[in-house]
Amino acid sequence: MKKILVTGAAGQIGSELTMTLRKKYGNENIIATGHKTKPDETLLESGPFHFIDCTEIHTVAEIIKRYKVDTIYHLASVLSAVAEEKPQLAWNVNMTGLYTVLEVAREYECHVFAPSSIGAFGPTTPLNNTPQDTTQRPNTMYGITKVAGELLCDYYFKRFGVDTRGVRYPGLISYKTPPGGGTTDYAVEIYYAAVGQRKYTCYLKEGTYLDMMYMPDALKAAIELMEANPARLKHRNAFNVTAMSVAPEDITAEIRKTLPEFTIDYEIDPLRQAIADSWPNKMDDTAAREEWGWKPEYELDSMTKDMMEKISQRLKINMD
Ligand code: VAH
Repeated sequence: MKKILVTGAAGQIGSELTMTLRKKYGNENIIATGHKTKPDETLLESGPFHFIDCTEIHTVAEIIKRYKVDTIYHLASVLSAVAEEKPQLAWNVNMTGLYTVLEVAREYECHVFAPSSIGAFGPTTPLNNTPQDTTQRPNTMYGITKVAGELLCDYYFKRFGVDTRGVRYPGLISYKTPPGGGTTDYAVEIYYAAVGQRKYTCYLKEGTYLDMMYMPDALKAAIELMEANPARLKHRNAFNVTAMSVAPEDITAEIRKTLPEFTIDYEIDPLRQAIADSWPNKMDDTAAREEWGWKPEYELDSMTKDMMEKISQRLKINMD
C-alpha cells in the first residue's frame, strides 16, 4: 500500500491533490503537511496533517520514518510574483526545501514528484511551440529555482537512483483554493469577479498568451506521471504539459457566452506583465503524450462552464 507525503498541502495544488490522493489510495495513507497556512476543515478531518518546515531535514525525516512514507509529492513553493518581491525567501523554500526532500528521499528510498513550471523558461526560449528540450535562461528568481530544481532532480535520479519525476505546469485554474501570489492568478480571479461583480480589472494586458490548465487535469498529470512505467520515460524533470493557450480576451469571450454583460478593463502590473512576457505563449507537450500518455480533458469552453457553475454554487449567486 502506498504511503504518500504531500508538502504544501494547504496550497492551490496541494489542497486538491491531497483529497484526490486520499480518495484513490485511502485517507490514512496520505500524510498532508503545510508550513503556516491552515488547510480547510475537510482536509484536516479526512486524514493526517502536520505543520512542518520542509527545509528542516530532521523534521522531514521524522515524518518519513513515522509513517513509512514511500512517495513524496513536493508542492511547497513560493510562486513567481512573491518570489520577485522576496527572492531570498523563494531560494530558501524552493531550493533548500527541494534539496531536503531529495536527501531524505535518497536515504529512505522514496519516489519524488517535484513540479516545475513554464516559469523555467525565459525570454530567449522559443515562445511558440516551446520544445521539451530547449534554452532555459529565466530572468526571475522563481524561474531560476525551477530550472535548478529540474537539474537537481535529474542529478538525484542519475547519481543516486532516486525516482524523481516532474511536469512543467502552466497556469493552473481552480475554484476551490485560491492561488497564492502567481503571475497567472488573473485566470482564477476573472471567474470569481465575473460571477460576483460581472466585471474584472485585469493586471495583464490583452494579447498576453500563456499556457493554462484546469486543476483536474493538473492533478491527473501528477498522478499519471508517478504511475507511469519508468522504462518508457526518456525525460524526467520536467515534462512540458499544457491544455490551452489563452489571453485575457479569450477567457472574457468564453465567460460572455454565459454572462453577456460581463466587462473587463485593464490596469497593468508591470512586475507580473514582465514575468508573463518572459514565459512561453504555448508549449509543445509531445514528449509527455508519447512517453506516458498525457492528454488533458478540459479545454477553455468546458473549463469555463465548470468554473462558472461551481463558483455560482459556492457564492450562492444565480447566473440566470
Ligand atoms: C505562477 N501559477 O504564476 C504559478 C505558475 C505557471 C505559473 O508557476 O507563479
